[in-house]
This record gives sequence, C-alpha cells and structure tokens, in this order.
Amino acid sequence: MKLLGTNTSPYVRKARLVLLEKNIAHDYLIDPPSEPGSDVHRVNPLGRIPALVLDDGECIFDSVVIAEYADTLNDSPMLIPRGDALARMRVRRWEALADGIMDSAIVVRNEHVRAAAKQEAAIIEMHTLAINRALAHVAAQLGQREWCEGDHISLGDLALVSALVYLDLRLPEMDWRGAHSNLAAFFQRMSARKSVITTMKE
Ligand SMILES: N[C@@H](CCC(=O)N[C@@H](CS)C(=O)NCC(=O)O)C(=O)O
Repeated sequence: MKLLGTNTSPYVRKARLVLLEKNIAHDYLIDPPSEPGSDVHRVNPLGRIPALVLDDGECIFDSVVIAEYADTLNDSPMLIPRGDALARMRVRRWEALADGIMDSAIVVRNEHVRAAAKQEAAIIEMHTLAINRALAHVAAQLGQREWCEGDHISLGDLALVSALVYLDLRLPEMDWRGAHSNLAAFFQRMSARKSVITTMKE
C-alpha cells in the first residue's frame, strides 16, 4: 500500500503515525494535491490528503477511515478499543477533539496567509477561541495520566500529538506549553517515540 500526503498536513501525520506504530508496511509518497500532476485527485475525488492506496488500487480516505482500517490489520498495538463501547467512544472522542483543533488551526492559518486587508478578524477570533477551549479541555481530561485513554497508546494520543505538532508549525505564537504544562510533558514523551521522530524528519 502507499500513503499519499505531505509532511505539513496534521491529518497525514496522524495516518502515518498509525501505520508506523502498527508496523504496517507501506510506501509514503509526498504528493501535494495543489501541485500540477498530483495523483491525489485521481485516487480521492475530494482531492485531499491523506489518501491510502491499497495494492489493488482501492483508495481509502479520510484519516479517520484510514486509522480505522489500519487498526483492524493487526493488534499490536490496538489503537481503537474493540470490546469496550465506552473506551472506544472515548478514543474516538479524543480523535474528534484533536481533528477539531487541526480544522480550526488550518482555518486560522489560511486567514493569516491572506493579504492583511482580506483577513477576517471574526473568523480568526472564533477559531482561536475554539482551539483554546479545546486545548483547555484536553489538558483537563489528560491530567497527569500518561495516555489519553487506558493504560497504553491509542489513536487519541497519535491524533493529539499530530494536532500539537501542527500548532507549533503554523501557530507558534499560541504558547500552549505555557498554558498547559501537562500537555508539554505529554508532547515531550510522545516526541521521543520512533514513529513521531520519523514523521518529523522525513
Ligand atoms: N478530514 C480530512 C481532512 C483532510 C484535509 O483537509 N487535508 C488537507 C491537507 S491538511 C488537504 O488535502 N487539502 C487540500 C489541498 O491541500 O490542496 C482527514 O481527516 O483526512
């Protein structure tokens, strides 16, 4: 299988982390959808990344579906609980929170790169508030625990670290570490993992 993406997309990072943590063999191809000649529009009608193309040509999108599919391929580690409905919901909710932070951060970033006169202050404010509320919620939920849910790594941890990396990359002025020291510690722990190191350098 091959994963199409870019190194800056937080959704791509999440999908890559799932494949890397589960040791699922794949090729990672950098393929920005905005570049002429990109394969992305051919394989994903939405023209978005990540897109996971299986060996028979079937394409899986988006990152939520890629994570769900990949997690069923093996159990080491099991990133989405299967038997316990509440635990499963909580992991999916962590993912929804992290994805929501990514969504709002991308909106703010897209406003920032517009000419100053065209930037919508109300949109920037609305999404910045959403990010700050979500970070405060995430920090309170995590507390001093090592993992988002349960006693081992889950999709929630991978989604959350992907969102935090994106904030560092595009909205460094947010200083989420200063506001939430437990998130800073979480990030430091996650950053030491081989999977995260791989997505940061390649
Ligand atoms: N909800 C989707 C979001 C995917 C998405 O919006 N990806 C962005 C990159 S961060 C994209 O492909 N945008 C189109 C483009 O870059 O041209 C997911 O989880 O995969």
